[in-house]
Amino acid sequence: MSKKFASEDGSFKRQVSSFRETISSTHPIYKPEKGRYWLYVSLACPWAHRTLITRVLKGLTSVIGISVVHWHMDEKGWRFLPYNESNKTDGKESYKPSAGLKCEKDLCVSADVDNHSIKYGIDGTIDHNYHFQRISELYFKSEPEYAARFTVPVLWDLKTQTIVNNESSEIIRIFNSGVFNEVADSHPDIDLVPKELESQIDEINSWVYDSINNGVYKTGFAEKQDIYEKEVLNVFKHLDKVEGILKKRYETLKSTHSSEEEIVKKLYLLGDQLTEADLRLYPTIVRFDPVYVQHFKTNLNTIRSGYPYIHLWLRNLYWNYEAFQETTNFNHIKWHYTRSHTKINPLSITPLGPSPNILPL
Ligand SMILES: N[C@@H](CCC(=O)N[C@@H](CS)C(=O)NCC(=O)O)C(=O)O
Repeated sequence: MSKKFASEDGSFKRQVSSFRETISSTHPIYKPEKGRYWLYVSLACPWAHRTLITRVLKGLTSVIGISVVHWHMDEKGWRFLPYNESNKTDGKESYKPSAGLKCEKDLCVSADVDNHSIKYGIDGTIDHNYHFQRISELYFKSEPEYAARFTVPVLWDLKTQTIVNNESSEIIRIFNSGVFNEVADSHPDIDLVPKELESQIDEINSWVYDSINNGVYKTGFAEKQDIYEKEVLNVFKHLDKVEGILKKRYETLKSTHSSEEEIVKKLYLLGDQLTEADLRLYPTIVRFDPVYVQHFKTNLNTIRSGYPYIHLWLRNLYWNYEAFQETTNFNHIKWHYTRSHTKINPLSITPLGPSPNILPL
């Protein structure tokens, strides 16, 4: 990773997002409408991953289309697959997460995949709306003077041709708010931020963000030994805290339920329902063993061998919810980190393990 991600003291600083509008029936510009908004994502990016999960959970897959960038990020940022007549699609096609792999028993190897591979639906998609080559072109179309980083996710308005919002924590609140209920595929009764839990969700989110979601990045991009050590210890201190919360939840459930299966299906951070707190933790935990342990050197332990309750919670979400499993693409996750951050991994060799990427429930 180039120097630009680190500040003078060798620590990693994440930039503040620039587009912060919302969508609502009372908003002067951005009103809820089917087919009006589009989500630009990377399947590797944990922040974009939150928005993909929420889009599925809230029944918005036919309301808000998506385009997926190539998993490899180069010095100019994220790019789409090049458009041509043969890959012209409407963005509604299914995306095959395991394509591009040759698997024997549990072990899968990347088949003919390199940084320049352009297999449609495997490496990414075209930009369905403008056939742009880069995410940066969207930023300039929306704001010709834009001078910050070209990040995903981007929530785009096809009507005004502008970015509505590029901050994932706000995009998921927009999706959850119910503004699209009238036009949603189904009417999911799931509310990820119920009023009575909102302050607890915000409290968990704030330390999970700082010490876990962003904590792994601060560890991996640290450019000095003492900063790395401080950050990695902080990540594990907070994983211990999550483990404690889930252990307590598990024990409470055990006193009222006899079946292990029922307990696992109710194992969440807050009460016995899925909330935004779970959803925001998941993208980091699902990437932890496959990538962060070796690539970001968060290797004091693994989730699978050191955190039995987090491990159970993770596998419940992955194996019992389509929204989590279908949006988790281990290929993009592994290929992106190991082949884009050439300062961390100069030879761009992607480790094969762990195998499997996630264990059965
Ligand atoms: N605050 C943003 C952060 C998004 C973010 O940092 N995305 C990364 C990928 S995981 C990105 O696009 N980075 C491109 C770059 O920094 O050039 C959010 O949560 O939406």
